[in-house]
Amino acid sequence: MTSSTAKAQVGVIGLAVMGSNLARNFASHGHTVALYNRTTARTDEMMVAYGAEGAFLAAPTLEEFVDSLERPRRVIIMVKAGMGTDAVIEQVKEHLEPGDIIVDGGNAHFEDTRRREKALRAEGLHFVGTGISGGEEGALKGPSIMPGGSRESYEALGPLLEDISAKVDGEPCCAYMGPDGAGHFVKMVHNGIEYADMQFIAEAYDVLSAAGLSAAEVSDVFREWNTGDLDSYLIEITSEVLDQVDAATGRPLVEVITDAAEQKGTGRWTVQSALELGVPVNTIAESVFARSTSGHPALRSAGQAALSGPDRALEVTDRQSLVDDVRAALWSAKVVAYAQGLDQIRTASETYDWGVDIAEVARIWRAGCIIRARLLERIRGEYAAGDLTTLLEAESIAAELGQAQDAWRRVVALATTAGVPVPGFSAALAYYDTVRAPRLPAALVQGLRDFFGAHTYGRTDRPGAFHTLWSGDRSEVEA
Ligand code: NBP
Repeated sequence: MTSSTAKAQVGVIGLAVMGSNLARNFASHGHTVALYNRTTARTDEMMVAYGAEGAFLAAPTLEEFVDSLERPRRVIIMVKAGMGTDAVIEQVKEHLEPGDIIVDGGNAHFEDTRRREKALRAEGLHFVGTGISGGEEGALKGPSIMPGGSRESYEALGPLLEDISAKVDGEPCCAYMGPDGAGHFVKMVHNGIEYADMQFIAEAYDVLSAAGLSAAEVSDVFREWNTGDLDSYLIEITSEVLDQVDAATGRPLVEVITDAAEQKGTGRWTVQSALELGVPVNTIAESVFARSTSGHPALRSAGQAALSGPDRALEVTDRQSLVDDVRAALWSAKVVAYAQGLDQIRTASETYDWGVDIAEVARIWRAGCIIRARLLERIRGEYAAGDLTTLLEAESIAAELGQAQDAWRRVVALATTAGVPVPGFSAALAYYDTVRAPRLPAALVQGLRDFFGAHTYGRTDRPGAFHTLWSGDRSEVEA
């Protein structure tokens, strides 16, 4: 311990990249921070490297760590999600007292958070599952923070978290999301939208490359897009990645990187949860599947050997028109992905009785997090103005999608004709056309279900459930 009398306002357990950066962020805002890591050498390394940056109380044992904290104690766990988190909770809770707050800032599954919150509540402890987005740099300089848990715990914890979060015009990108798993759920869907956003960006690059633009030229296109309504962190870093030249080969780095996208699981969780909740998030699902397909060498080499098709060459006479069309497709697909993700949060909030304020979600995603984008201010405004079943029904959004759709359709048609896969753009467009359709072929699906399984169907002209005697005289009976 560096001091035996001073008390810390907050403590961080787990001093790998996220935990140490978060601790430094608290310290840079004038807070005294207690530190503990399972392997003491890591704590020592952090103190050597950054100890002079602020007021840190480095503790060699959990007992000393807990003793150094003001009450109610605010303990932030930043360890590997899963069993690591459970192990730390079990150890630290022995030293805590009723009213103390345990925060899990890792990427936990929201069902784990619900379980942990329930168990700790029974012991008089507050458990706050908190989404934190922004990667290493965000943790250090200001992340977007999505805390769940009891409202009472937010009273004691919120001001500290708001202090270290990213700011937009002085407003913190941190807000209370709702009870138990709400914070981690919102973070999970944030990541799902991030998957879709990145997939659309990759498809835009692919279409433009197939039309003959070099990586450097596509980089310039993205730089230009970043000055308009597509302005966002991911668009900005796309232009940087595309501009990077590989030192070893002299080629654009993107052409040297292995084309197999990996994933850590939050996109998959988003889709699994959407399936459970019955919320269609096909753009996110396609993005998860696109990553899986890219990372499936046996499937891809079998396909390359056996399947024929167009050679991806896009015949384009007017490059600028194509660039404008792709911009419209990217913007439209992005709006659909946000609409789907927010719909999933709204549905989960109703299912779990969380009371999540969607306008607040959009507000705290405006800075600090990976999907920060100019569009989010507009989305915040739309949800703040009134209750929306879907973002797509907001008047100005619907009008703009209406104007963009011809370009969006051209991109999907052109790419598909040339054999350039655009699963994200086309999934988004299929969703758009599905939700606006006055009538769907689901009627035939119902007819087939009734034929083979007597599952019955409804009729458009009167209420009730009906069954056709398919293997009899084919008359209709009321079920
Ligand atoms: P890691 O996920 O790499 O975890 C390393 C830390 O966990 C070390 O402090 C390690 O202690 C500790 N730990 C492990 Br592993 N098992 C433990 C156990 N059984 N008991 C106690 N401590 C244990 O760290 P990270 O990349 O800093 O991420 C921390 C959390 O933040 C994760 O949940 C991650 O998903 C989440 N997150 C990460 C990012 C990012 O950009 N990296 C962004 C947002 C959220 P040791 O030193 O003794 O091995």
